[in-house]
Amino acid sequence: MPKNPLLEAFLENELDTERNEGENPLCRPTSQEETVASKTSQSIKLIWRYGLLFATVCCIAVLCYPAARNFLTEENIGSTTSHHELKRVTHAPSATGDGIQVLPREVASYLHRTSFHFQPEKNWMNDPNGPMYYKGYYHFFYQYNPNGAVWGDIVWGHAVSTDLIHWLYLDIALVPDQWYDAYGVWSGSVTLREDGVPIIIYTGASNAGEQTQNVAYPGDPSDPLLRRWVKDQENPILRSPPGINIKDFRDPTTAWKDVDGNWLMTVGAKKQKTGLALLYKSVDLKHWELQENVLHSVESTGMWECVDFFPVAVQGHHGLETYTAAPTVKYVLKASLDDTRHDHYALGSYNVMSKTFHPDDPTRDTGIGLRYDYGKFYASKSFFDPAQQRRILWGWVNESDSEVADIAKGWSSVQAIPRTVFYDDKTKNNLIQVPVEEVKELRGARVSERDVKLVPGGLVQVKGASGGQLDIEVVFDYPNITKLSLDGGQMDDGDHFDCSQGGAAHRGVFGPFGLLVLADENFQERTAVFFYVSYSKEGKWRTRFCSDQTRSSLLPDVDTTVYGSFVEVLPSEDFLSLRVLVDRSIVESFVQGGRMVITSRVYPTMATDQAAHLYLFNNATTSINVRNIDAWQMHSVPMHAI
Ligand code: DQQ
Repeated sequence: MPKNPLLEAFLENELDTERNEGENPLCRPTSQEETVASKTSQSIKLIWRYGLLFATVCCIAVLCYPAARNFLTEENIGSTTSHHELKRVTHAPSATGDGIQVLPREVASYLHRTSFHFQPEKNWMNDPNGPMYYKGYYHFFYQYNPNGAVWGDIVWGHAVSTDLIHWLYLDIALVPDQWYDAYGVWSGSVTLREDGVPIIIYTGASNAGEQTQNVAYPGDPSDPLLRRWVKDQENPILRSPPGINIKDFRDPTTAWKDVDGNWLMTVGAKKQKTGLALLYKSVDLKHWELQENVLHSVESTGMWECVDFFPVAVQGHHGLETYTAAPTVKYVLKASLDDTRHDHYALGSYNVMSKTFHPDDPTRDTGIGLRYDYGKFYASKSFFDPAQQRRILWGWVNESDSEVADIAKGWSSVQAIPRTVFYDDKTKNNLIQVPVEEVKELRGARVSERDVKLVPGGLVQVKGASGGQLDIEVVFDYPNITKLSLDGGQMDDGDHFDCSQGGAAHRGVFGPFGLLVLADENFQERTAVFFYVSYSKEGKWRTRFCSDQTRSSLLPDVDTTVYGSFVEVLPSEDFLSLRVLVDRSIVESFVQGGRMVITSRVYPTMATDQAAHLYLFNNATTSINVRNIDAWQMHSVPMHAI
């Protein structure tokens, strides 16, 4: 893969940080006994090392962080205070003047800004837009508010990378400077023309609330960084068709080729409560004609945002070009449901003659079946990467704290780690999603354990795996359900378990068991990601996976949902596997090889840096065996503007 000399130079010097190598003395847990003298000497060391600017920020943090934490701990809540009580106590004195307690900006940014996920330098970000590979660079555009940490004034931010992990921020690519996008340059896609030139088609929102589709071209296609974009003078090229409200017409997809050589694309819309993907045809990617039929629609799913439509190979893990159409491929149709803010997809076939999508299983159609992610993940968009012959999926992960907290910290949202997606040729009814291979380049020190027996109620620390940035792979033996089901009497009625009822604290026969990540030594904060195997009324064993945020943070006003869903485990699979990426305020769990994914946002105040520990736990009444666990400390990635 071509290398970017600028990035290389940055990485040589800055790939690692103190966060990974050891405890950051300015921000480690502070006991009340800690002396002012020792804090001062630690500060001096950092001043030497990072220079005046960094030291200034950290000194603000060191002054404010213990104060903020003391407020949340000894003085106000005590170790036995429940989360509910904590909320009550911390609402009393207000840092913001409106009853909401937030951490000071420097503290929150230090603790919760991710270290290897894509984030702009500051302010609000939402949907990924127009990802592509062009002349040796991955390009990433994103919905961005240059003026603040909440949604509004939306432009297309732009960054490039040679490995999808290390990014250079470029100037804003598209700004609202026309009547048709004065209210915002909204989401859209890139299509590579036959001559290889990328064309952006995006939604413009006018001040009157009208949504239209618009085209922009590279100002200089020979520039691999594509720094300048020019809007077509004939914009808008599409206005909402009859029967579609002007406010329900947005987010054009990447175009693909019809059998007659013309281009096709879809635009998301709704009619009453039916979500739909309108179909358009064009010879030149600029003049579009509405087709009589829609690509697909599903009743009661509401507005379809950010539709994505792409083929997947039924054998092998390689990706396919968006316009590949062959009888042997399957198609994925994804819609982001505005009503629920979840990304749903269906696997099916594409009839090239009728130009319609047909789900393999109508009970798992777009919007009513599978989700890419059972946590926080929205407005996703995929692209074909010709350099590595794979399809890559980007998704927006919003904050789970309050808007007030976002304004206080000065930024909001991250992008999920880009995922390679392919067809699951074992279950044949879902996609597999795994972090792109390049993430492994960030792996540092590793700890490994084999054959760890977790007795009922057992808790085992994975020593040497403390830190706020980890990549963890763990494999459990599938519980020995045969013996217990034969013994009878001990079976758990799985119909009574739901991830949200009790979370990791609920005790069953074969669950919960899994990991506690970002856990402080007193377990005042911890995020449990776990399996729960149970027996259903239909006489089937079923496996759930859950991500429990109820005790992730001592902060008030953060989301405490327990996310969860079922994961298919085949009869030939006598194991349960889990890979978890932990990056300070994001926990991404890839279950059973990527068959199911849950992303959570968490805001630890105690369980940070070297005070963030990793544990194996088993809260089931049966022993569980851990076949192996490997955990790597993850290096930080500096992001730079040029
Ligand atoms: N975000 C964009 C819209 C899109 C929505 C506006 C999805 O184009 O429908 O920022 O998050």
